[in-house]
Amino acid sequence: MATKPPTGDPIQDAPQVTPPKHAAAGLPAIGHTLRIAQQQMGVARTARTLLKVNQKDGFDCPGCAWPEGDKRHTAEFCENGAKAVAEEATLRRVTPEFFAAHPLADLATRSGYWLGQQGRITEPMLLERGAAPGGDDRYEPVSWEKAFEVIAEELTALDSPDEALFYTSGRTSNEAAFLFQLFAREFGTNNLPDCSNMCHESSGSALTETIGIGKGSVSLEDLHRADLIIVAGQNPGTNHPRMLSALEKAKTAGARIISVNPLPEAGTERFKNPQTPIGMFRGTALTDLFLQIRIGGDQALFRLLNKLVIETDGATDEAFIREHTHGYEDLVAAAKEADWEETLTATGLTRPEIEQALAMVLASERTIVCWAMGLTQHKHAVATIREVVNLLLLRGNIGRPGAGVCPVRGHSNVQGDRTMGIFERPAPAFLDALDREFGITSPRGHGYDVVRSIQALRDGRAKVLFAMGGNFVGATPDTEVTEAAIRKAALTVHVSTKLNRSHAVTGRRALILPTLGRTDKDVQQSGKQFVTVEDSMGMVHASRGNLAPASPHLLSEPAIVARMARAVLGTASATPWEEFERDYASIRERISRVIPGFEDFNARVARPGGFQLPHAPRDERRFPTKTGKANFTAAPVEYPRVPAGRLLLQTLRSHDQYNTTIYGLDDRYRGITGGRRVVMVNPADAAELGLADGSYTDLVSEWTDGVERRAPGFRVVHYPTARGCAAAYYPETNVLVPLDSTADVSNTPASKSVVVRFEPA
Ligand SMILES: Nc1nc2c(c(=O)[nH]1)N[C@H]1C(S)=C(S)[C@@H](COP(=O)(O)OP(=O)(O)OC[C@H]3O[C@@H](n4cnc5c(=O)[nH]c(N)nc54)[C@H](O)[C@@H]3O)O[C@H]1N2
Ligand SMILES: Nc1nc2c(c(=O)[nH]1)N[C@H]1C(S)=C(S)[C@@H](COP(=O)(O)OP(=O)(O)OC[C@H]3O[C@@H](n4cnc5c(=O)[nH]c(N)nc54)[C@H](O)[C@@H]3O)O[C@H]1N2
Ligand SMILES: [Mo]
Repeated sequence: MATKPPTGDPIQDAPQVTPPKHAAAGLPAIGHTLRIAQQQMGVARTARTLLKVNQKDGFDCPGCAWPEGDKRHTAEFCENGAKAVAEEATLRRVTPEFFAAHPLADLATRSGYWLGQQGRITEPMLLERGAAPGGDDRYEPVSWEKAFEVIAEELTALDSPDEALFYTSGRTSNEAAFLFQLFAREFGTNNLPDCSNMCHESSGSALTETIGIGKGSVSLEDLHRADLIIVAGQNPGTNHPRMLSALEKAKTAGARIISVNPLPEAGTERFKNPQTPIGMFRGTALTDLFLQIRIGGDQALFRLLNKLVIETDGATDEAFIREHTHGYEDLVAAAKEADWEETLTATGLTRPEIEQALAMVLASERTIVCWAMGLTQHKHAVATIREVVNLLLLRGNIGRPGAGVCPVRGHSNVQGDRTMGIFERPAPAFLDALDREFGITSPRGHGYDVVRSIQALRDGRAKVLFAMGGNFVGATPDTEVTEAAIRKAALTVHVSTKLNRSHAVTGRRALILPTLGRTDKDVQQSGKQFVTVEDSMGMVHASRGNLAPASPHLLSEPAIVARMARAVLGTASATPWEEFERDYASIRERISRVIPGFEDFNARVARPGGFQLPHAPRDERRFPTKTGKANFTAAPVEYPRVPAGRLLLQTLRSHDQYNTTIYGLDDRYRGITGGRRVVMVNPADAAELGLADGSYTDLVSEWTDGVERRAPGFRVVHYPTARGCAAAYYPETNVLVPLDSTADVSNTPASKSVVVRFEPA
């Protein structure tokens, strides 16, 4: 099952390696930002665009979901936000001439980096595979009418609506997401997989069960007021750079920070704030205690901390436990079993390190735990996050200012999309409200998540994939299995801004529907429109693009859904799709009647800065769980066991990428430049395995099905990661992640625990 790396572009190899950095941001970041922005957009457009990022009258940064806060700097963006904007606002164009010059077979050999660098897509394109003689298939320009006809033809030919899959990536606005799920349900399916299934689904599962709502319970203010912030399994210096300002502010006010990570990430070590003169040069040391944990050891760590808290006189918040929680006795019984020896093995930490962490926990009245993919993408991810919640509950740290859970979301509107009903397992109350408002009967059965969608395509149970953004083929696990599954589809449709792997690996017919991005001006019949988004902390606000669209042929995402709905559902649908396209306020009006917390939506979102959604645990210590209380949980402790001669590989992001969008070939803070096929290995492990720094190796993943999954040609980099662990970039390593290797309960691919062996090239 060997895969050949794509060829024909400069992405391949010869990476250069220097020692990792110990601080993030500062002057080099600004220089780097402006260089990338000007290459893509030119000087004038760079100035016009970057000044509007995250301003109250501007657009929401398409980078991450970190909130904006009340006082905005003139340049309220970060290096990586600016790169995301430059990538979208680029002046480069992918025209029909481009597709005439690059047949499908050619596109399929290109790397994601090369595809993305070609620019914005300008016209709808249709591909009929096998239509051209000699396998010379190419995308041809197509009218929007014809494109919707093709979709209607394929969707109505299905034996059941459940043979269709409607995927969403997390940049989609609230308005477009609401229409998209409404369309899917009118069509008759809950098959609404989304990027969240691969991302924070484990957080949603764990939090819904324990506190009754799958969202974080803190605001920016809370972070500024915390005594202790634990950052576990997250690399904010690269992925949420604006979070560093919040950590800096907390530090200045006296907070302490513990970082839990197998890698020493530059951003959490020291932050040089580019918005203050002093920060630029000296910077603020952020981390007080670095726990260099083994991959997958977090549940064991938190369980032992919980045992020690329980055993310390007066350390638990007895009144809170009595009044607001359920299951305390079970946790006490399970925690008794926690054992130092086993915890030290699972975590790779020392006893003094854990004792120091305990002392910091006990000294803090207000503790916040932040986390991201380092906790969510493991087999025992949900159990791990439940254990984090246990710690906070023991100390009464939910629903108290300056304390709480903070799952840091990825895509800029991934949380909003879920709020709008993009979910394969919708709550009955949501469907009841939707049905009442639109006079429809939504299906009640659960739909497919991402992994189940791939399995359904593979097994012939699904035949059409419609993707609202994202890169389904590139972002999902088990690349070879997934690509084979996709090629079996009758039709694949991608609503996209830029080219990616999903346009090169297609169903028998394929459509590319080019759309407006966040930065583009959106004018409909009723005039200039804005859309809304929800950030990681439940703040909803407006986003207005200000650039002339990349081409006159682009349609907005709401317009695409509305026109598709009319073509597919026809007169069977009483929903006013035309009105929705004409004026997005009419969509918000409906949202305000269907989704709790959005009452009076149009008026409230008109206020600068927007409004905050209700959150019962945070606002009133009310826990809408099955028991009506916050639930302690007591799952058995698990951690990955790795056979001798193997390492546990995590697949992660470099500094120059946004998921599958590759901005460049450097990972500046980790000292890696000019290439992405690298594997970071602890020097002591490398010595045992005979992996010289600078040598090349294939990565071979080992899974229970015995299938060989191989990623060839990775340069070995000796790197200070935890013993027994390795790290390499996604999506190049997705080929190694078995489709069936997923988290219990959430079914999220276990992209951070892949057992690999090394076969020197
Ligand atoms: N510039 C930029 N910004 C982004 C993105 C991007 O690609 N580029 N992606 C966006 C998206 S969708 C998301 S979800 C977020 C992702 O944000 P992150 O979760 O920060 O992204 P990853 O690169 O996957 O980093 C995972 C971190 O967890 C650590 N880790 C891995 N395994 C473990 C473990 O078992 N235990 C612990 N304690 N730590 C572990 C890794 O060393 C790494 O520091 O960022 C969002 N923002
Ligand atoms: N091995 C491994 N796999 C992973 C992860 C990992 O850590 N390791 N992380 C997972 C995570 S956290 C996530 S969130 C997923 C990400 O999965 P996706 O969200 O599917 O992937 P992206 O790379 O973010 O999608 C990029 C594409 O979105 C399109 N796009 C950009 N902006 C817009 C827009 O405004 N509208 C529309 N319609 N399209 C737009 C562009 O065409 C671009 O090529 O990947 C997951 N996969
Ligand atoms: Mo994500």
